[in-house]
Amino acid sequence: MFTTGAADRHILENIFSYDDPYRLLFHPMPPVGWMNDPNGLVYYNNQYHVFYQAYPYGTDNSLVKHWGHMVSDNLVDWTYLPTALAPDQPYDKGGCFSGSAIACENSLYLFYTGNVPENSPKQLQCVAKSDDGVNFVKSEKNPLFGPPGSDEDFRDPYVWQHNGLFYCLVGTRQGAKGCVRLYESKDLYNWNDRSVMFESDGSQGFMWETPNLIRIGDTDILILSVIGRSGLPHSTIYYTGTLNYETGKFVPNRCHTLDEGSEFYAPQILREENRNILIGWMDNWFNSSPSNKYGWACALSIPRELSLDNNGYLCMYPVKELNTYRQQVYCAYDFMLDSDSLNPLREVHAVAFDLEFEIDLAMSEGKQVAIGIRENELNGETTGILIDFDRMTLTVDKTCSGAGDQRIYTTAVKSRDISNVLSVRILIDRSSLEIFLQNGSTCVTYRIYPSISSDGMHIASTGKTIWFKNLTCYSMRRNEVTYKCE
Ligand code: DQQ
Repeated sequence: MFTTGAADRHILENIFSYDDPYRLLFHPMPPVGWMNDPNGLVYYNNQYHVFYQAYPYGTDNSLVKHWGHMVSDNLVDWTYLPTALAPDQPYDKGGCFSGSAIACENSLYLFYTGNVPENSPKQLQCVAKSDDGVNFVKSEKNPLFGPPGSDEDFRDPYVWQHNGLFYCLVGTRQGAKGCVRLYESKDLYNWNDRSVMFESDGSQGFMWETPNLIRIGDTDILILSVIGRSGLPHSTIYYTGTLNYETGKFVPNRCHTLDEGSEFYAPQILREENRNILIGWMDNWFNSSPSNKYGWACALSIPRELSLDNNGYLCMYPVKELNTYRQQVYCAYDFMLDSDSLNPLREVHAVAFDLEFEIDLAMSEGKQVAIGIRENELNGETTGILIDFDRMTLTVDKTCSGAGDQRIYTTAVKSRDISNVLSVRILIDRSSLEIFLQNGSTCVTYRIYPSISSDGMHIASTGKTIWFKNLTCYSMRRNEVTYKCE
């Protein structure tokens, strides 16, 4: 029998007592065991709450998901709280799957999917309530609602309030098309089926998971995790458009990939009054995790603030709170490089760093910038990043990255700024790589597992002159992590 108490005892007994080369310095990660989707992101009782899909008893993706819980004052330092939900009821005994949180009249409500694979339907939506943000009680009214038929896939409730009513999106499918259904409630407990809010035209995968909807300016943005699009097992996309609350229909405008990296999925949005922050699961279901041998697997992305740019692209950019974790090690401001230049980053030695610069495209005759990170001449490790601003492509080469996945990934860079400046920000933690181009309209997220001794880096032009502006490289200091799991 799984219980929150048993999970916490296990976590406390097994919490790492040693350091390992892959332990992240400034990203959210599990105290022990497996982590996947971020859940229930909310600002409540003056703190940021992040729940997450957890299986504390192992580093494999067991279905018997719990909701782990961590809180933060600044989105970088984290305190682990007791496990919020365990699969301890007949209607969720196969796993408390993903969902969202909403604060209402001083209470915090967690909406999640009770998963019982042997039942039909197997996935039903449930709620748990807390008055202190720590202890959660599942409702006696659970399960609250299920699919209209006996649909197999019906999960990941995303709840928000609009004009005095509560709305909930649920990810599902109609035959071979991903789809989201919209529900409406006056009291958070009784839900009416409003509509099939939006479905794939057939080109966007056969199952949509973890839907999110936010509004920026006068644009609604629907964010989806997609199974089976363009031959990809898992990817993330967003639609800009408008939700018509009268008809319950979402009218799309444009659709783009959210994060083009192979280790980013199931993102969720934390809505604040003046900003929207997105956190994604920083891994995937298929790669083996070299951190398994240290008792943990998978992590969450850096929290990213969302904005819409002038071209209509959704941009993600690391929250400003991260800047106070920078320790400046190198600063070169404006300079030029050609293929004969000395490596301007030769003095830098860091396993966790924040590198940013701009390229003046108008002044530059060269067409490609090559960056090597987490390098070590002795063991041959390097992770290559190639930005080609003629073709507008970004390539990440993991063939010599160290342990784990060793593929090469190329993606298109979304927009070319009219100012003819290409902005680049690269965040490296001990086992992760996140790249933000053009203020985050193009993002990629990967896991890499180099040796701890691989701490060098270089930047070069592969040909003619390239003009750099404001290049700055900071090593990053470690965040504070505390445990209040008892
Ligand atoms: N992960 C959860 C599901 C969700 C999927 C289970 C997405 O609720 O659909 O851990 O990664």
